Order: sequence, then C-alpha cells, then structure tokens
Amino acid sequence: MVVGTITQQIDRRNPATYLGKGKIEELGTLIDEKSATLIIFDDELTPAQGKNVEDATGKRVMDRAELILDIFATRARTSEAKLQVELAQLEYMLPRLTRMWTHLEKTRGGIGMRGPGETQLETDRRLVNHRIRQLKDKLADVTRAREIQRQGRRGTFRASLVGYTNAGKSSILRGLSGARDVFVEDRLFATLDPLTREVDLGENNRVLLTDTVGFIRKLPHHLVASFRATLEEVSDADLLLHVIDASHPGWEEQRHVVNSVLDELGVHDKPVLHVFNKIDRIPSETLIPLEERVRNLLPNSVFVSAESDSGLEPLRRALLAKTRALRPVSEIRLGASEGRLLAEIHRLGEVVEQQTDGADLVLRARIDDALAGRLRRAGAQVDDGSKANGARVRAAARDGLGGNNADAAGDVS
Ligand SMILES: Nc1nc2c(ncn2[C@@H]2O[C@H](COP(=O)(O)OP(=O)(O)OP(=O)(O)O)[C@@H](O)[C@H]2O)c(=O)[nH]1
Ligand SMILES: [Mg+2]
Repeated sequence: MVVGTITQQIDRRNPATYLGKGKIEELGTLIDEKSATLIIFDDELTPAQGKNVEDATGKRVMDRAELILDIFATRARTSEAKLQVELAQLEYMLPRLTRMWTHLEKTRGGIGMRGPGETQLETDRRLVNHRIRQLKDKLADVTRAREIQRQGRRGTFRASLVGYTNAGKSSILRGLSGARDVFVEDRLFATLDPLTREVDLGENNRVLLTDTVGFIRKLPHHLVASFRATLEEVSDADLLLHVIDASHPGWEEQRHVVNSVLDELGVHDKPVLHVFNKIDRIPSETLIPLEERVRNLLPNSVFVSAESDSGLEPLRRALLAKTRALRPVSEIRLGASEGRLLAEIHRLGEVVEQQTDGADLVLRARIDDALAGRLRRAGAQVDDGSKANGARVRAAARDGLGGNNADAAGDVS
C-alpha cells in the first residue's frame, strides 16, 4: 500500500543520495509520520545512492529497475522467462552485493561458504558470477533452438506485435489466430516470452504472428539486454505491428517510448503498421478527429478493437494485402493430366483465374517462390512476369499499407 509520495524537481541528481539533503530529511519525516516500511524510487539509483538513502532513513530502498524486475519475476511462467529474469536480477544485484549482504546478515545471521582467504563478499561475487555464466549458457541454448525453429518457418510471411505494455498485443494475437492459450490480462508485463501462432487470412494466405514482451518508459538497460533473445523475433520479422492503446491519454508518449526502445535494440528499417487498438473505448466524437489526425501523421495505420472479431477486420485486410503483395500473380501452364500439380496450386496458392488452352490448363495464381520452383522442376511453365516488378511490389508492401485502401495497395501485380 502506498502511504505517501514525495517528488522533487531536480536539475542535477545528488551523486550520493539522488535527492537533495533537505529532501532526504523531508523523506525521513514522512516515513515517521506514515510508518512507512519501504521506499520506492521511480528512477534508477546507483548502488551507492541506494545504500546511502537506506543508511539515512533506516528503511529498505527499491528503485525502478528492481521493482520492474520484481514484477517480471512474478510473471515468469515458462522456463525461458525464468532464466531471463534470474539473469537480469543477478546482473542487477552484482554491483549491489555489499548492500544486499548487509540485509542478509541482519535477517539471517550470515552463514557463509567462504573459500580460504576469501572475504564473504568475494565468495558471494564468485558464486553470483558463476551462476550468471551458467544462465547465459542455458539461454544461448534456447536461442539456438529458437533459431532452428525460425529456419523451419522461413518462407512464410512473419509479423511481430510490438508495443507498450497493456496495449492489447496478446488480445490481438488471440483474436486473429483464435488461439485460446494466449494469455491476456489487465496488468503490466502479462507477456514475457514470445509466442508465435499461425493466422489464416483466407484464400491460402497465412501469416505467422509473434507476440512479444511489452515495452515501458525507462526500461532498465541491463534488462533490455536480457530480453534480447526475446526480441530476436522482432528483428527477424517481415513486418512490425506496432500496437497502440488509442484510448490511453498518453498514447503519443508511449509510441515514442516504443520507437526509442526499438532503436536501442537496433531494429531499424523494418516496415511498420501502426495498429490503433481499443477504439471501442473511444466515443465517436473523439475517434473521428483522431483518425483524421493519425492518417496525416502516420499513413500506415489501422483502427481496431480486439474486443470483437469484427473489430479486427481492418487489420486482417491490411495483413492480407501485405501477404498478397509478397506473392505476386504468376501465370502457370500445365498439361491437362497434371492433376497433382493442379491440386498443389489450389492447396497452397490463391487461384485468381483458370482456363483451358487446347490441351493445357492456364492458371493465374498467387504462389510463393518455393512453390514456383517446385512447379518448374515438375515441368510446368511458370511465367512470373511480376519478377520484373519485384522492387515495385516490395516498395508497395512497405509503403502502401494505408488504412482503408489497404486492399488496393496490395493489388500491385
Ligand atoms: N476495451 C478493450 N480492451 C482491450 C482491447 N484489447 C485489449 N484489451 C484489454 O487490455 C488489457 C491488456 O491486454 P493484453 O492483450 O494482455 O495486452 P498486452 O499488450 O499483451 O500486454 P503485456 O503483455 O502486458 O505487454 C486486457 O485487460 C484486455 O482485455 C480492446 O480492443 N478494447
Ligand atoms: Mg501480452
């Protein structure tokens, strides 16, 4: 329970105690008045600052990074998430060991496993470092396994959901894929590790959609490093769906935070579709001007609500346009007896037109490169005149994702 808050406008943080001297005294008085037992800073403190404030107030101090790590720890369900959280916690703890040790000593009397000639602190550091190395090795294994999994998915169009925590990423994955095992909850960091599900867009157009950890303002740096493995999925995606909670008064600031975290992760030049979610919560007199403004600011945007299936229709259409743009229409000529190939085209491609020409069957169909290759090897004649347009198709896929005209944008072949 929060019993009191205190704020200070600071130009320069006090290197020793973060807050100024007077403010520390004020904090002490407030603690006595309210019988507070814990102090939480909404910013990151250096190890020394944390210790000094604890010494000055006699109370336990937690900073923003430690609090976020604590929340992460309670949310971690899969073994990968648990490994990542433990690693982040240990990396956070290492430079603060003296302080933590004092806590332990006070509460548990300090039983050590000191090696010969080592101080307790040295032993602790050694143990922690050892565990950090172990965790890194285990995570490297997970990363390799993921890489293999991703290789298997090559060839299918892939999109990643990114966005501020609680924006509705998991709800969108659940709504589009129908997968009930996607975890949705109204709290921060409901999702920690990536989860990929296939979304059927109709007419044999599919997208592999990956849900990722939510971003947050002032995300502790070392923590981002720990979550790098998770975000590999993002760098590997063909398209990012940046989910924005349009009903949140601070959505613009949240959007900037997400952009800067993406920058920090080195994810540049990815095509992005902005998905303005939760529009069911916005009254129409606010929504219409908002849509207008956004269309000027961010032409690649759709407005959706994950509350209902139909609310996600604009996103479905945009994704369909995108997958179509990446699968141009080819002309395929087959012998009339090639029933197996014909069936394969119908099973994997999207047939636009089919007619007979003498003894041949001539189809116009959207097929991907892999299928085109197989058909050619089997003796079919595949004319992808669209190849010449390849660059144009890709450019259209990147730029042409405007909300309502998304269908038109995909129809470039
Ligand atoms: N009214 C309304 N609520 C929504 C919508 N989409 C999501 N929510 C709610 O918003 C909350 C967060 O949804 P999630 O899908 O868990 O959000 P997330 O972005 O995955 O969150 P993290 O995993 O924590 O980053 C849940 O309570 C959802 O039910 C929407 O379109 N309309
Ligand atoms: Mg989620």
